[in-house]
Amino acid sequence: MKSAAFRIILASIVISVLILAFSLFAMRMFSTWTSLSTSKKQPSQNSQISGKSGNALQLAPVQPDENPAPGEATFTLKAQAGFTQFWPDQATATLGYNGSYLGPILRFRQGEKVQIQVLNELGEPTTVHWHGLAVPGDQDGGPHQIIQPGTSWAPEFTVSQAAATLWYHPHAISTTATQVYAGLAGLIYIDDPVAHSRGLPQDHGINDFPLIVQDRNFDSNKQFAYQATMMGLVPGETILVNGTLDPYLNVPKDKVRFRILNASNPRTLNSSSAMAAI
Ligand SMILES: [Cu+2]
Repeated sequence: MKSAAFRIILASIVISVLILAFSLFAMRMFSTWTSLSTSKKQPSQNSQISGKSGNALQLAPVQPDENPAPGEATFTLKAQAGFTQFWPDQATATLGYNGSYLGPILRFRQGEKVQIQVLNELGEPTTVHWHGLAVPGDQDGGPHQIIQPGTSWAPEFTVSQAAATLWYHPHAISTTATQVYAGLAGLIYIDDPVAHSRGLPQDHGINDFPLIVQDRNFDSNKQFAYQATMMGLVPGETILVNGTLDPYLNVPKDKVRFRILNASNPRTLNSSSAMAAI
């Protein structure tokens, strides 16, 4: 009897050890499977981002400097009429600088002597005002510096201020709002050594992106519907970013800079509505 009881106890111990060993093995297998299934989630998250619908955000080009002399720069801006394809089924009559809608980026260096050839190819008078640029009054493109249709204006100035993002737009009496609404606006970048030394992203279209946000109304023919009432201009139902409808932008996984301009006529925007637009 004694030896039979001993055998039963020994068998129980062996069975317990086997159950414990199997449990440890099973737990290890489960944790391996769990970590594998977690890591598998990452590619599917990425594919959701790259599969975003809409239109690729358009980016204005940087206007080439026509003057090879160091410390000097010359640019040409042509205000012109054209057609822009915001919608797939119908082109919209628009205005632009050196193109059909909006204008190129004018990129200046601090200390640079700049000359700009402005040509008016519109059917009505215009001006080009450098909004935020510190220049003498007679180079500023205000309402008193009208450029008649078919003529030009050549302002000259030295860029004295620090790094900044500014913009240019028409500023003629009674046509400023309609000309901006039709598309006349562009950005000015000023570069200086301080901004450079701080490592701010500054590669246009790579890690430095302009976002010109505008509200617009379109009529049934997809033409701009500029509607002014006693209460002012009717806010636009449609948001364009850089003249792109329903835009998306893929950015690198790194520090990225957005230069956001609200170029809407009547609508005020906050940064979240600007970012929600893309
Ligand atoms: Cu202005």
